[in-house]
Amino acid sequence: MLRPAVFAAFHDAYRAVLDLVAATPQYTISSRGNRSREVLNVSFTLTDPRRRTPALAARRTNIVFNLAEALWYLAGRDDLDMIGYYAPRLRSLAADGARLTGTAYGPRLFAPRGRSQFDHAIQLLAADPDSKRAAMTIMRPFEFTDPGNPDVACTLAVQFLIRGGRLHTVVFMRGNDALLGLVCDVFSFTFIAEFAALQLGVPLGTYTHHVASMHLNIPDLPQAHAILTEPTAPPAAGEAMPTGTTWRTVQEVLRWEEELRNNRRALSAADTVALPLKPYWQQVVLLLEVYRQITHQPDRPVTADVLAALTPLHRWLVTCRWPGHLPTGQE
Ligand code: 5HM
Repeated sequence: MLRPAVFAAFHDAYRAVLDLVAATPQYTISSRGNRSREVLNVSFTLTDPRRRTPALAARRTNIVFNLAEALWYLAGRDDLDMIGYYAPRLRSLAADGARLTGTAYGPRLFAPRGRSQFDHAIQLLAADPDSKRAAMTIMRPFEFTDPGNPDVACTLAVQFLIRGGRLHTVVFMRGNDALLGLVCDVFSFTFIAEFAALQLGVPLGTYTHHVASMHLNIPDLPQAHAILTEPTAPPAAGEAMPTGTTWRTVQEVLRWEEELRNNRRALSAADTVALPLKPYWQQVVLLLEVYRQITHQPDRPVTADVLAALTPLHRWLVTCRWPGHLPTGQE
């Protein structure tokens, strides 16, 4: 097999990767205090990158974090103020207590706005659609030389190619945590791919993920087993990011993200429908509102109208992740 395994939905690729690493590891390694099972050179292609979220109760995917991380990247940010609110565990990775170095892909891909690697890649493909050069590097030379650095980028590069009139995305990683990181990385990069396709005005193509060290930490084996034995079906078609999505759209969503994160505003389902955003982006804001309620009003259940306004997949993901925060009768 010279080419990666092909899946439609990430749900199935995720389970195949977990099965491979859990059941038939090549190596057991111990690096920086983590013992893991490992397989080298794992790759897969997704033909429908919009089906980016696995529907697995045992995984308890945090859809709010996934969206927030993708937005944090697009915003070109590296601060814990934003991402630490959605994932407090990331605070331990910030050597200075305020900023992430390796995990923050945003400054490397999206800053400065107008002259970023991403902007140049889009301009290059607009001028030369058959180009093989639209590759954006993330890990930097010498990034690993400080042994005390807790946060070295795991992604080496992202490449866009237009072939057959569609935008294909290829991601190269030096290492990937098969249980946790893989879900977040595939979510963010497929989201960025879809945004890129809209900026270029070409349909979304495939997403390919290449990983040198795919590994599963030994303490995560029971959860991997639960995921692999859960009887499930992949979620149906993922909703498309709407045409007309631009940097202004992202800015508007980020404005709401900040308001909700800082608990300066609260939204009802009716308020959200009135926002100057398409329903797809209203869903994103609604999920941020769900998380505002869970974080800032932990003793109250999430309001029933907001929960009811989520898409069935989003509602299911919220229900699995935060069962203690649901209105009576919906637990
Ligand atoms: O020792 P090392 O720097 O490789 O530890 C970081 C680990 O975080 C990676 O090996 C990988 O398991 C995980 N990781 C990931 O899966 C980290 C990042 C942040 O760049 C990521 N995906 N995006």
